[in-house]
Amino acid sequence: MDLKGKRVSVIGAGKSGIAAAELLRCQGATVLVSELGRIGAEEAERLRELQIPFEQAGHSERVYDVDFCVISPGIPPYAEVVKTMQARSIPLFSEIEIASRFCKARIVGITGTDGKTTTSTLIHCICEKDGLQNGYRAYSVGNIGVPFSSMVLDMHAGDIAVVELSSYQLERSPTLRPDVAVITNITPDHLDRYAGDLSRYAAAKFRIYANQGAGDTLIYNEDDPLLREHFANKERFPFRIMPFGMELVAGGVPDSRLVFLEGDTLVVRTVDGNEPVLLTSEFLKNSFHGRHNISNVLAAVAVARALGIDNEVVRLALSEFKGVEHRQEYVMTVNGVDWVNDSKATNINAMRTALAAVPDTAVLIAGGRDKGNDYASIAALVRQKVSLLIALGESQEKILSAFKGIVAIKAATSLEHAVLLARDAAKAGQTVLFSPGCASFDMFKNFEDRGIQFKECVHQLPLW
Ligand code: UMA
Repeated sequence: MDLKGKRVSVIGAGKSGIAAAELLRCQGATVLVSELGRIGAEEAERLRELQIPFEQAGHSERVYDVDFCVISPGIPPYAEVVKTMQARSIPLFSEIEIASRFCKARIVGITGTDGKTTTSTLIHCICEKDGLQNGYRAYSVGNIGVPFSSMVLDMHAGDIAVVELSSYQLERSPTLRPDVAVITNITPDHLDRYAGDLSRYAAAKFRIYANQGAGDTLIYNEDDPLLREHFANKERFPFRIMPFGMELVAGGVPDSRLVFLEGDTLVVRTVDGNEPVLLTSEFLKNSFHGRHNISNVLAAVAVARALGIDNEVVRLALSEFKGVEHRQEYVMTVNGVDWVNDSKATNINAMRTALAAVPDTAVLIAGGRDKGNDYASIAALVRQKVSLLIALGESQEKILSAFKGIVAIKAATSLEHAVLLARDAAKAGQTVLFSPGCASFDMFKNFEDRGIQFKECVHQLPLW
């Protein structure tokens, strides 16, 4: 991609906008950053240092006087600025597309509704360990929170970029070609962005393999009905397909499944027969528990296999794995009550997974910015697992009416208030689960900020 002399506008001055602007500038483009809201002091300082002009509090005509535009992932296709770009036939790219054009490393791309952060982190841990022995570096970038563009110029041939990819990031990435692509699952999420249409959301996810070809591998979760159906006819895809799965199927493990669970053992099917890799007891522990995590580990093992990483390295990396911050993160135990931070749960499915993993019953703190959630779909699980539901944030009213008559509910006025209510209600043996099932932007900067504030509230509790 020759950027010399090219004029580019970058829309949005969040993490990805700033990183893309820096990469574009460094490659010789003339860049303008434009933000609808206010640009943070730190971000503005960075742009000044790089001598990148910027505007805030709205997009001026200047953003359209360019060769192409880089759009931040959080900006939906129906935003005014996107519609105008399209009406004027200005090419629009994602930050991921720009980074991938400069990427010399092998790319492992991970997408899916849930589990992608944990799976990406697992893959990164395995590759990092393997890299130490074999002289390459592994990077963890993308939706996970570190923009791909911010690291790509550090990467060399032979390195591995483990890139977590949201559907938003896949939307305008026409040439992205992961060497190995993983789809963890597809269930309703972000439907506000996709006009309530699951197939449009799935189509965005399937863009992960759109440019894959001979020599590339696509790994998918065969326990997911939508994925199972989509990949039923494997011959129609011009790349290697490696399904994994853990659910039992009548008649035993299907031949198609290359990575699977046999009793408590993770097994890889090879041309020479079945190869046991490790036992679930070698990686499941307090800070990394739940059946869904076996699925995430199967995905990571499949990637290791696709990359030719030795089983011993996989076993070591997985046995040292301690889980991911904000994802069913164990905070502390007080008076026999476990406190768990699951701030990363921004949809109903993630909340369902976290609730299912609670050993006994829970006091559940939930709510935030609703993304078109169908709460009725988890009513039965909430009735079975939750002794008190504490509703918080913008979706409080919707939650109160959805669960009325199903479970005891209280409304909290703040996160601190929710934590105090939970402390008063929880009994020894129970879990206080903070699993919002909603986006964080109604009250917090992002889900990390929300999780950190939750943990602070818990640590500062007058507990006795
Ligand atoms: N904006 C405009 N014009 C508009 C509309 C919005 O300028 O018309 C501005 C907004 O005010 C905002 C910026 O554009 O300042 C949009 O930024 P962004 O929301 O894309 O956020 P970034 O800081 O760039 O973070 C993004 C991802 N955010 C989203 O996709 C919403 C981060 O994923 C990701 O970690 C980061 O890039 C680095 O790659 C977060 C996320 O919530 C974790 N992802 C969703 C999820 O996981 O469910 C998809």
